[in-house]
Amino acid sequence: MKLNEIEKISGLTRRDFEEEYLKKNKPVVFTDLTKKWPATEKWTFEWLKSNHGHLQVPVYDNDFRKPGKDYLTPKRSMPFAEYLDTIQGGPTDLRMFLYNIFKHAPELINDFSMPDITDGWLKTFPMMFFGGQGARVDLHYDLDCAAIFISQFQRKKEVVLFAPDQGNYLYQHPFTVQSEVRIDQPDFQKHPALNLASGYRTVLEHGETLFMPHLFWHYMNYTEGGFSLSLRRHSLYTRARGAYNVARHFVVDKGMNYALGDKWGQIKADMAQKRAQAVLV
Ligand SMILES: O=C(O)CCC(=O)C(=O)O
Ligand SMILES: [Fe+2]
Repeated sequence: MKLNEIEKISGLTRRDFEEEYLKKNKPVVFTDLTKKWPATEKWTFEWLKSNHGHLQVPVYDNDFRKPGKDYLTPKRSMPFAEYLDTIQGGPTDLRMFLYNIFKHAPELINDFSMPDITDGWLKTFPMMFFGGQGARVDLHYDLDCAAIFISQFQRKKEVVLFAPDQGNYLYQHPFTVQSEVRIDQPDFQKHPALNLASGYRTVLEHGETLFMPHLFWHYMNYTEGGFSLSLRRHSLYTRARGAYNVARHFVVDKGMNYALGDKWGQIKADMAQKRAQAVLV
């Protein structure tokens, strides 16, 4: 497995971004896109706790994709202030996502804006992701196929990316957007094709923004507890492809998991092995 460091750049013009990165589906880290956002200074753990700490939020742990009855369901819910204390304090795999914080705290929307580095923004879908030190987001690509701009706040997150054409080396579970490999603990015996994969890596720091092209595989490791904001961008093509993926995922994967439980997990693993073997011979 080969990972190249993603370039970190400031002062990129709209034209250069669109020509060199957006059109070429090449990731890049902007070090200055959030400079004018109030959020960059304002969104500290303390400020969030005192202003929005009363919200009751769902939290997930590293097992949330484990096959069985708790597949893709939250571990529990807790007051946001308590959750923020937990991730600020020390190692914990608890993550918070799939919760529309902007619905419950709409004034947060005034603390950032859509960067003028490109257009096509999905203005209604900003999302926030929180995690404690040691939380990981296993390798997957996003169902909706949007290009994503991920801005990091408060501390650091390691990100590993692979272009869609690396999919055959990544042991994708059929009918899902999930890979079976563990980037943090690769098992080359079980997943020999992973040796052939070539991707990108970076450590995102406070105030930096990663451009992740559509359909890119991503793995995240919260090297320190913190959070990020993701903004999505669509073209006509990614919108249509995304609608198809979303339908397939919810109908097939959730239904089969419900019907077969652990057995469905095993079927997906077997199919992922067969696909990778096909590229090795
Ligand atoms: O940062 C995270 O916790 C997950 C991010 C992610 O998977 C995404 O933005 O699509
Ligand atoms: Fe994702």
